[in-house]
Amino acid sequence: MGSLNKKDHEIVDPILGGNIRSISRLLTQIEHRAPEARPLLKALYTHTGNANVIGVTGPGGVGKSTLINRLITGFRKEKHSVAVLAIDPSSPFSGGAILGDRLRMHEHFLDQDVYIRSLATQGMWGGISPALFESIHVLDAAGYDVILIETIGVGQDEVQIARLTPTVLLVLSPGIGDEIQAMKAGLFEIGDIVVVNKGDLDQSDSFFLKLRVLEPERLLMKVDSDGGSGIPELLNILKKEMKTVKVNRRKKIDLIAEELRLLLCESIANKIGNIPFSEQEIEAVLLREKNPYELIETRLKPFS
Ligand SMILES: Nc1nc2c(ncn2[C@@H]2O[C@H](COP(=O)(O)OP(=O)(O)O)[C@@H](O)[C@H]2O)c(=O)[nH]1
Ligand SMILES: [Mg+2]
Repeated sequence: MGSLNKKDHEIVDPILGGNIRSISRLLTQIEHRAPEARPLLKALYTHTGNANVIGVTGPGGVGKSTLINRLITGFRKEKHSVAVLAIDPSSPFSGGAILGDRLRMHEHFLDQDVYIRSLATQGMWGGISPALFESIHVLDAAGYDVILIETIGVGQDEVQIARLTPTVLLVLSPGIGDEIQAMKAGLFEIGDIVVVNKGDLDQSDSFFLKLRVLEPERLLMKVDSDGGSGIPELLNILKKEMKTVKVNRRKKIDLIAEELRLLLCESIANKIGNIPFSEQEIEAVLLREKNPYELIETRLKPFS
């Protein structure tokens, strides 16, 4: 951390110590893509790589947040600290206590070892912003044992989230309108574990069997996040999966590659994406002496 000035140390040290206020402040800077975050992230990076990061994804309303509340309880029973990033601010966490201003609640009333935060989606290149990786790094460096990432959506979003976290829970529930379409789209590929939630509903058995036939090889679990049945089994599977992932070099390499790609795209866009073209150049396009593609190719020449 040699390159940090005293002021930066005053920010980094409390983050390493798990100070929620400092963590929140940096996450906000990251979300706003504030340049001040960069030296802090550099300093924090050496302290990362210990957290178990789990993506929880699936269509809206299937019960992802309810399930996450259950998982938090399960991990807390084992004394693991847990952070949650919800990339769907429209969907509040059910389960009462975590509604509303989650941050404030956590600082003052709730378990200090649980941190929950919403993150606005702002990915420019295929849905995922480098902000997401960076937020995970901060929580990782802050010492959270488990980091859960909730994302909503069917299609692109899930495919993207699969490249952001080493372990992905794909949550589905009977009676979702998109279910058939989702199956066709090869959605299952992204879930290391496919969870059929709302196992208490009558249709859940037939839904589960349908999936079993469609995806005989896949790890399928049925749970009821409202009542809690199936949750201990899911936690056990997750714990095993977390151990496997820890030694999965290929997965780690792929994740870092994806992070680098996103960072590079963002950096290039920031560096040269906003340099205006001269009036002369623009006029050449106006007069059809040149086309926009030529102008862009000229500008990109140093990079090709
Ligand atoms: N019957 C039943 N309802 C559930 C279950 N899990 C969640 N729900 C309900 O489904 C609705 C959506 O849940 P939520 O967790 O917000 O879904 P999300 O949009 O995927 O995060 C809420 O009304 C939950 O109470 C379950 O296991 N069984
Ligand atoms: Mg939700």
